[in-house]
Amino acid sequence: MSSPSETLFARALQLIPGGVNSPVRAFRSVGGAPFFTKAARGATLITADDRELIDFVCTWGPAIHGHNHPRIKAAIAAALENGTSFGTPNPYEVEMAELIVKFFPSIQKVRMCNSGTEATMSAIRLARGFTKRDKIIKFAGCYHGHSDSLLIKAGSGALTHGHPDSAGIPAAFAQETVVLPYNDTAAIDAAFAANPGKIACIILEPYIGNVGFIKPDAGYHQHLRKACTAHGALLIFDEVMTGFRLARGGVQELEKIIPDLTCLGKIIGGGLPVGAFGGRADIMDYLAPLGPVYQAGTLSGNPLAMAAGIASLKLIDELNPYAKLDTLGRQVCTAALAAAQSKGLPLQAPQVGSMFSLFFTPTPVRDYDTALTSDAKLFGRFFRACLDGGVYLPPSAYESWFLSTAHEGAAIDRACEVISSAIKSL
Ligand code: KE4
Repeated sequence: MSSPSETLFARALQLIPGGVNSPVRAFRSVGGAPFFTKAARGATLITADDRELIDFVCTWGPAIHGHNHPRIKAAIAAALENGTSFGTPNPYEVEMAELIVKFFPSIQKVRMCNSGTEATMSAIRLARGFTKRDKIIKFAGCYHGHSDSLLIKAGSGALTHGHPDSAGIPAAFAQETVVLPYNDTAAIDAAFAANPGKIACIILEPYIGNVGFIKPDAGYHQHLRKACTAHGALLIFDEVMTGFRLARGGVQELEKIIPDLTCLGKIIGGGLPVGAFGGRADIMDYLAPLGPVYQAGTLSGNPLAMAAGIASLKLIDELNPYAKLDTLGRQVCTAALAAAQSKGLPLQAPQVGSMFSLFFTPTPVRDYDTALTSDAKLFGRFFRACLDGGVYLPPSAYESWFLSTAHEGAAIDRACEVISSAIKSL
């Protein structure tokens, strides 16, 4: 007798490629078939098979306050009373813009859109239009969504499923993207020297979450900032994942760096579709209807997504949850490292706040190549042992884990037990 998830997956496979609407949700790299979720609340997912799982994916970042937080739910319900979409400016958009500018001093003006992909795609186009240059620099393993310029040596699902360089991107297009190793300052200097006056921007995940979790070397961001300023290129921080996740002002607050443009998403939508990009007013004013760079979206600034995001950001402002999230993240990594040590199993567990990941390798992970030394097969066995114990991890060795304020207490203690015993079972 098939389970409800198995029945749903069989139906999905008939009509949806791979049975999923986003490749990273498929369990192909960890084995088995994905479960279907019918409800989510706090730190848990309730599956179609009536299993309760402690969730370390948090819908890939947005659920920093836990799933279905009453304040966010109420905000959506109140907005819904007045309709779902107007196609005109609405008051929520102004409040959201004011909150983003309040949290991110580097953002003088901001444009809302509907996904992180749209945010980074638009920021790249804006950088090219503003500088009148075509080439961009990205870093191996960084994932910035699935626009053509950026699906080159990409992380996340592209790496997980073995296509970091997606098919379907014209060579003429791909050659405008210069891919460099992360944490390599000499490579930056060489790229600018080899492309004088041609590089529009550098875009990066300031802390990488899409190859697993990777932090920059001390001074790396400062080097990027100086190089961009010296060569007339724009520095773009893709904080779709890290924005509001690691600090109210994202990594740029932690690292005291001022990028020229910042991309946001995930948390600012409170779980509804959202993206945003913003930065220096003189650059943002190149956007239509003021300037020559076109960018648009039917549902950009959608009242429901804005209401949910405003509630999420206001909760952040009230709770300032970062010390608590860091304690919880540290608790998980400490438990995992202790279990690995008791078995003599090499393990790296980089962590900042509520972003962390486990790499089964003796090699300290600092870029794409060292991340690939992690034993992905062993991660698959670890993933399934955790799932059997009621803990849901990202179904890929190349993703950051996330947790929420709702994990505090019984959920985190139970999860640490399951993760420890899963490591000991390897
Ligand atoms: P979306 O288009 O998926 O909203 O955002 C793209 C994006 C841009 N920048 C960063 C740093 C991101 O992490 C993402 C998306 N993150 C993945 C998880 N690694 C989304 C999950 C998925 O693809 O289903």
